[in-house]
Amino acid sequence: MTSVTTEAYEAAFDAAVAADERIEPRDWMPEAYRATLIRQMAQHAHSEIIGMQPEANWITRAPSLRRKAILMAKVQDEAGHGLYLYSAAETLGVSRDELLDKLHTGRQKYSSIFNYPTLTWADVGAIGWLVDGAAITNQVPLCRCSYGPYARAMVRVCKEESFHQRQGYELLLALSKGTPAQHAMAQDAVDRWWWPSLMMFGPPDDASAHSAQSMAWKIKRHSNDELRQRFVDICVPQAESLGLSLPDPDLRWNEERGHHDFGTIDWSELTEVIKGNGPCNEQRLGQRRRAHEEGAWVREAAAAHAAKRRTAQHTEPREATA
Ligand code: BYC
Repeated sequence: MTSVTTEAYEAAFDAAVAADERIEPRDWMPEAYRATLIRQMAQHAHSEIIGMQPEANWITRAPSLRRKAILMAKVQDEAGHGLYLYSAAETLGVSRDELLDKLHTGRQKYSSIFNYPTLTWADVGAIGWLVDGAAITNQVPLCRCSYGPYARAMVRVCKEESFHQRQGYELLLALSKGTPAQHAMAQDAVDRWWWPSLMMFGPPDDASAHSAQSMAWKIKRHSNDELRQRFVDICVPQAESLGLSLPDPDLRWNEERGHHDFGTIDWSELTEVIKGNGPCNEQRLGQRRRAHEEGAWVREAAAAHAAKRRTAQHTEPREATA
């Protein structure tokens, strides 16, 4: 391709982004745009499937059949989200195998939040309320992402996430209004999950390497700090309705800003968890690698079945015999 043609393609891409049009898989796109999307979408897909682990930990110990059925459905939804996202990432020219290999060898990341343990049943509620709540806050704007397949995948993911958030809230409400021991269990879970949930939005804006470029490309529509603030403002009244407190003595309404002020986040904790030194990093990745190895026969069987069907399609159907 001559540079004149490249310039014309670039101009068309920039104009499409400026006009809020969607970039589709067959459209020309800058290589850095493609690489950024692959990085973010892969990380997102990996988070969905690793995120199944802390909650699946409680399926066998759910306190009632109703709670067990709800939790199983939620964990299955997350597997589904992983599949939509891997499929969407494949439209950028990478294979799912390649992405999974990068996850398993530590070359791609997944959300820091899933490296914390689920110690009690109330953690299932706290994950639903806070972790899914943070995920929705982050992902609703991604429904308007400039890359078509990612934006469309997000529409369905967000619908399901909002159901997940409601189930977490309802679970915590039941515990909060229950016995003093149940109330204490709910409070303890919120105390442990609050700060890691705020870290889900990524480093502060002045330390966010990718935000400016991703926002210029309209992959991200808001900065990490804007979304974090939005999440805090949403959670404060919800915590009040739940009858639970948020573990931050500096949390208070700021009339002038029209937002809640909140305490300083321990960024060294996020850095350590991202580097692999969180409480459960090794366990999560180990379990993921094991599940992949143990599932090898399923992938082989599916591939053999697909190959057989392909051959059958190229063979004339046999005449029916009496
Ligand atoms: N954890 O320049 P920045 C869910 C990395 S789960 C780990 O701000 P960016 C759910 C970042 O990747 C929610 N790593 O980056 C599932 C970058 O590293 P690299 C998952 C983090 O991309 C089951 C570096 O730090 N959601 O939905 O502009 C049950 C610098 O950061 C984290 C998504 O993935 C972190 N918390 O912004 C329940 C949403 N934060 O790649 C719920 C899509 C930052 O340069 N992703 N890093 O090595 C995003 O929106 C963005 O990627 C982020 C980060 C806001 C996370």
